Amino acid sequence: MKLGNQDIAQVFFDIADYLEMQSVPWKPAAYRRAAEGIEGLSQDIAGIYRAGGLKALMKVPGVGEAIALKLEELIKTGRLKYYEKLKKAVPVNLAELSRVEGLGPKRIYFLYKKLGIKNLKDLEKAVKSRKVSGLQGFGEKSEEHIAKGLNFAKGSGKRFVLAHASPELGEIEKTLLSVKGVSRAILAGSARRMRETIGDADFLVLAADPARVMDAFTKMPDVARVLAQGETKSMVRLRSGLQVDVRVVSAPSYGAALNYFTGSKEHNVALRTIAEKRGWKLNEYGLWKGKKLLAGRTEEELYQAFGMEYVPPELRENRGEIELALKGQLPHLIGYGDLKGDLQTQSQWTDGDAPIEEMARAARAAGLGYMAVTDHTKRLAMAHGLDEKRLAAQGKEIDELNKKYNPPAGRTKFKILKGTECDVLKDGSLDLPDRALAKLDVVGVSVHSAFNLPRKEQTERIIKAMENKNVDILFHPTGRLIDRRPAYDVDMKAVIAAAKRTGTVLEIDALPERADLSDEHIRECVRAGVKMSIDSDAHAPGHFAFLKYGIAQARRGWAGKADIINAWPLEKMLRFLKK
Ligand code: DGT
Ligand code: CA
Ligand code: CA
Ligand code: ZN
Repeated sequence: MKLGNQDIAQVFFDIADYLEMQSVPWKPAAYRRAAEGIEGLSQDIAGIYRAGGLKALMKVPGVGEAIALKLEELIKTGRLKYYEKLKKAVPVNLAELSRVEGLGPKRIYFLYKKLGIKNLKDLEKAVKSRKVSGLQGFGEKSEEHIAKGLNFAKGSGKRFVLAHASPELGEIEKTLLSVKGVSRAILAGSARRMRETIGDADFLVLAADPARVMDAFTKMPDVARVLAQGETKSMVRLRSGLQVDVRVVSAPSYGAALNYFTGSKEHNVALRTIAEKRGWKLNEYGLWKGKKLLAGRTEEELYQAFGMEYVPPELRENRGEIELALKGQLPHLIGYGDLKGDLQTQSQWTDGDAPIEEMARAARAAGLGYMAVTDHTKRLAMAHGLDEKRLAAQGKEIDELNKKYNPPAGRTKFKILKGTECDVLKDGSLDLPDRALAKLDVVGVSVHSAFNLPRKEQTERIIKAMENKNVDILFHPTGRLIDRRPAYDVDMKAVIAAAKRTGTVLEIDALPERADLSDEHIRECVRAGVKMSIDSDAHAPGHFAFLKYGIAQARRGWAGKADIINAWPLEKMLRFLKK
């Protein structure tokens, strides 16, 4: 079977967890770095191996010879003996259990050894019968905490993070387009609307010979089960668990079908209601007046027939876009090429995978003109967070790099900004002294601890940090991790009001698991006139590719260029932060 980058990365993340269970030093971190390196690749790793062999694998960030050999085995055979041995020794469902917040590898191992807990079901039983709180190191508090995390973990895992499914979906698109007689293959549904997660993937295809398409689609190597195979429609489940639907449609109704299957359902229903009021009919074959086809070939034509502006897919949620499109008053959304810089990146100084120079090169290659280095601060000892002294040393390195890239007389080619991702301590004070923060270009603050504070305290703590006059941006404002952890309990209305009052920027963190702010919060910021940034939160050079999903999120929150400070030229952005 063919493994995608995400599957392969997962194997190495799992190996890291198994080794951590056995308290093996160093190695877990090395496997995690390799996994992150693989995750961040923009190319298929099997393809890299085919083209350049072991040597090419060793160029992947974080991959040395030992790991490259394991990669080779995985790519060639679809299996890894070393991994299977580790799994057999501790037969727990890591994917399930590690979704429970507060359960790391060590605790999972402990629970397995003491209570034989292998999966969520076992864990639930043990929590219900209060067996966990009796264990050494697990008080009643942590049992309660686990019970909460358990409920969250049970309800999730059914949807797929779009960014993670995207390479797999790209492959399917290629397969479909390679079928003889296929002129178009397009991903519709929630993926086209760029939702954070998708329930399933919906492809539409224009083809001369539908049977060929059905055949090629259901025979793809990634297919685990064919759920349905018809003349023009088939459904499969991939090995990853993702369900994919393919429909062949005809050219005269391509636009209507695309519109219908892009959704959302709510947007469709609202459009159909308008059609009915006018005595028309709208379905996936077209817009009809009696037997006469008013529009159907393209979506543009369809919206035009309604007398509406074209509605970008990201807006199609029936949240007011239809009314505005009818009046020709849709907002001007930020475009996918509009970002000029990135205001949150991590380097090898802390938990990033690459030196600053390499990150800068990748940012430049991604089309950016500036990038802030915002490494963690000392409270995050695990990430080797910076203290004042190391921060100053890092500043020197950044000065050198800027000199190297920007000859004194020449035009600025790429600017590296000095920044921090400073930890907000439990009482709202910051992990670095004001005099250190005052020297930086970009001061970001984030919450990485005390997630369980009561709402009032959590909100006050965050607002207190925002009130520090050195603070520019609140990073990943709600702390949620899709599928793993809900947002901490915080009053976002109050945070947005405080952002307005203090001139603090709120971040749209583009890391796919974070996608934080949410579209709804972005919309509230736009309404309140609170400025935002779209940051990759890159920990590896490949992560700049995630910016696209941050932009999508901003578009779904109705944000324009004026709302996003890193869509502005460097000078203007810095002037704004200095204010
Ligand atoms: P998902 O898959 O849960 O992330 O969300 P979608 O939006 O992709 O939903 P899905 O896959 O069930 O259906 C794809 C599109 O087909 C959906 O966005 C709109 C359209 N559709 C599905 N069911 C209905 C329906 O009952 N009425 C209307 N008007 N449209 C529907
Ligand atoms: Ca879907
Ligand atoms: Ca579907
Ligand atoms: Zn980090």
